[in-house]
Amino acid sequence: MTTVFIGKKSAAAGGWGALKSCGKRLMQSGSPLAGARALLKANQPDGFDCPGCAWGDPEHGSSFEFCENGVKAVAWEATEKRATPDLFARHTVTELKQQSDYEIELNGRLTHPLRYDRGSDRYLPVEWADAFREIGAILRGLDSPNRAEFYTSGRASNEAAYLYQLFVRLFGTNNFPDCSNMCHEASGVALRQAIGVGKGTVLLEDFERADAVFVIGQNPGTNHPRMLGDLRRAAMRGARLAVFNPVREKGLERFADPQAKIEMIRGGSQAIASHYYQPRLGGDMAAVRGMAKAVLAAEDAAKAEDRPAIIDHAFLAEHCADFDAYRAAVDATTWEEIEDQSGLTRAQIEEAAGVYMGAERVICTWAMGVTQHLHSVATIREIANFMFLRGNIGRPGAGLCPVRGHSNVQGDRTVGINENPPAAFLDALEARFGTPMPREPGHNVLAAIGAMLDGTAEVFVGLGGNFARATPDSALVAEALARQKLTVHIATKPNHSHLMPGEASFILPCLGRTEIDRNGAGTSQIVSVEDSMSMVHGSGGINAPASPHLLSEVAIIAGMAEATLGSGTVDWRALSDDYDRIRDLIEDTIPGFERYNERLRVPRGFHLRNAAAHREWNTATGKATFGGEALPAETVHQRAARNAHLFALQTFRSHDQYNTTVYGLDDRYRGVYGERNVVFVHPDDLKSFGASAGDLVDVVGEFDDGVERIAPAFRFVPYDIPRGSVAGYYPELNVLVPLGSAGVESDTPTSKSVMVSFRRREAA
Ligand SMILES: Nc1nc2c(c(=O)[nH]1)N[C@H]1C(S)=C(S)[C@@H](COP(=O)(O)OP(=O)(O)OC[C@H]3O[C@@H](n4cnc5c(=O)[nH]c(N)nc54)[C@H](O)[C@@H]3O)O[C@H]1N2
Ligand SMILES: Nc1nc2c(c(=O)[nH]1)N[C@H]1C(S)=C(S)[C@@H](COP(=O)(O)OP(=O)(O)OC[C@H]3O[C@@H](n4cnc5c(=O)[nH]c(N)nc54)[C@H](O)[C@@H]3O)O[C@H]1N2
Ligand SMILES: [Mo]
Repeated sequence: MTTVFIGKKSAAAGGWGALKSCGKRLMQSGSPLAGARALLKANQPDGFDCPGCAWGDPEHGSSFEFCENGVKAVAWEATEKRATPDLFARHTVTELKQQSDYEIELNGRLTHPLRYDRGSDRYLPVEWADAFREIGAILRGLDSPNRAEFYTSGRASNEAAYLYQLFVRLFGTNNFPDCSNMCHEASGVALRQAIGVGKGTVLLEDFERADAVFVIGQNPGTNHPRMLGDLRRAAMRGARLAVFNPVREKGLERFADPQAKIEMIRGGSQAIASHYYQPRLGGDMAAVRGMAKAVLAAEDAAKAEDRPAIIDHAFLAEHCADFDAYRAAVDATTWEEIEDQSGLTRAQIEEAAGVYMGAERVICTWAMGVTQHLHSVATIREIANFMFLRGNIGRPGAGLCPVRGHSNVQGDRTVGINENPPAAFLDALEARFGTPMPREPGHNVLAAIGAMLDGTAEVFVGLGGNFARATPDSALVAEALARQKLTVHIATKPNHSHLMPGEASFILPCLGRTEIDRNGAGTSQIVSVEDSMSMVHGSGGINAPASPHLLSEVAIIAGMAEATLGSGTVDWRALSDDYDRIRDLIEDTIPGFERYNERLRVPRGFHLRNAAAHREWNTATGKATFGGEALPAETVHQRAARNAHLFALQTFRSHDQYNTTVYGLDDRYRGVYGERNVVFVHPDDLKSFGASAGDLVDVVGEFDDGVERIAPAFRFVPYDIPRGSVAGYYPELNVLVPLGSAGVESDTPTSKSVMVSFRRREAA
């Protein structure tokens, strides 16, 4: 038995630990100068958009906003290590498969386009023109365009994503599985129903005015460190921060802002969260319903005693639909149900409701802890219901804020990466290009995997990302990729998805965000992205390309499109030579992008108007619409609680990873070092299992489809987490997430509610 990997937790998030970690990261990248120079240009008006996350940028930021996440993302891309043809000559694909996710990307940046050679089981260099020709020929040879799947990861720029969707729709399909299907899909679905727009309604400056911020199911200390700065400033002004998270996350407790010297010396500001609640996994809808119940009870009491109203009657009357049905649903929900499902006491929930009622302006933020459950859409509707009660939407300092993940995942959706696009968008494309667009909805991620497995799909194209490792049931998805006639990966670094070649397979290496993108005439080009606050801004790289053979994502898409469709309808080369022309097309076909090229070049860019933020409701009722759903009959935690050997597992991120990209093996804030195969568990659960910290177990999936799912050799880490709930890292635990378990209405894999048991192993 060993426990050496469990060490001291960092005292506070941010602070010296972050600085030290960053220095190390830059040095390891082998290119400290390129890295450091790049950092000074991240999220600046004349620099590139940081690939780290989708949090907004300050209005008047004149110096680099320090962010550990950003440093890692930039250093990761600016590395001097290269995955050259030599690497692929030395190793067969079968050999490379033995490398871990961490090791495989450590090989560095891809330098040449590669084609898989089945005879030698190796990737060999190929000319760009030959690659495009062969890809085009295979695509044209399919008996239906619906036999191809076109995946997008959320780093693609607006320009690349728009060109990609144009190519694919002119080819004839809406098969656009994208990372959003695994991420904030539920937020989009729920918000469209509730407020008529699938995006958040707040701006960064609203955080300067809010009296209370509710942070639900999110770990900004690791995943959105710059948000922590905004939360800290709010806390310092006296705003209250109520956190709902089953796990006590360091970053939300105490935070030393590297921007604030005094705090760095003292080792952390006062607590960021004024109120920290630890619900059971999947218990948030019950917790929010409970708060709403408390608010309505307070309203009744105020009315009876002739005191001022608690709820915003004017807002409800003028702007809302279906309040009565909602009130009935709340009345029908008992405190027993609420306490059992949330795991919080009525007193705790009433206290949290007090924070809400005591605040004139409230913002609610959330991320994967809310969106990756079975009943995520209903939970987000409940968050909206709760915020409507006191009119906390569409006024300064208040609103709904789903915090997006990938730096341009929101923009990709805006410009058409959508398997079920609005008819108006297709109409606009038809009008602009004079060609019919496919009207049949396409495949999302789960449907695409199904089609790839059952033979309906024969081609997989990935615009970035790591499809095989990001998706559930890893073994099945590996098989799905290997069954394809053609797999194409547009990528910056090698990853495991590339090592599951179809009959023909290409790795097409592209420029990253930090690199200068020059067209044939030598003119450098910029791209654009949209952040979580719907700000669209330009991004231009500053580093020399990792290899002279790289093409931009736009140029690669244009090359494939030309080889597949010819240049009759669209002059692909002209577009790839001048991205302004792509932006003109976006302006012509998507509302909100008027004078795109001009406004993009203004420092900080421009804001895409959000109707709901102006209290205009493009919903079915024409109003902000309450949802009146009952609580789920049973959460994964409740099911597990009824059986002594079952546990509800969530798969989250360590501090040293970016999704499937593993930067290192430490999780500093959680005190785990040099080890990723761990399971966080309540000490009493550990005891009742007769186990101790560091004991080795197999984690066994307990989904009811008869499939055996095992994640072998994981170590227990005792942690402050509710009994019955456990946690571990993605992507390692994706072998346990069943393809058959998906969110109601969102179809998002339920990565945060996986039923598991543990099986003892002899210590290694
Ligand atoms: N450094 C870094 N930055 C990133 C990423 C990264 O991998 N690394 N990924 C990017 C992407 S794509 C995304 S989507 C975001 C992800 O950002 P997050 O959503 O913060 O990511 P997770 O690590 O999945 O963390 C989920 C949090 O929700 C909590 N949680 C889990 N289940 C529940 C629940 O049932 N209820 C509640 N209340 N809480 C719960 C977990 O304990 C954890 O704190 O970050 C983006 N930024
Ligand atoms: N169990 C579990 N599964 C999850 C999640 C979870 O919390 N738990 N989270 C889900 C979420 S929120 C998301 S967003 C998905 C993420 O799914 P993906 O977006 O598919 O995965 P990433 O790990 O972000 O992709 C990393 C790869 O992107 C490529 N890349 C990096 N930068 C660039 C670039 O600039 N251009 C191009 N073309 N390629 C680039 C590199 O080759 C790198 O290997 O995973 C989902 N899967
Ligand atoms: Mo995400």
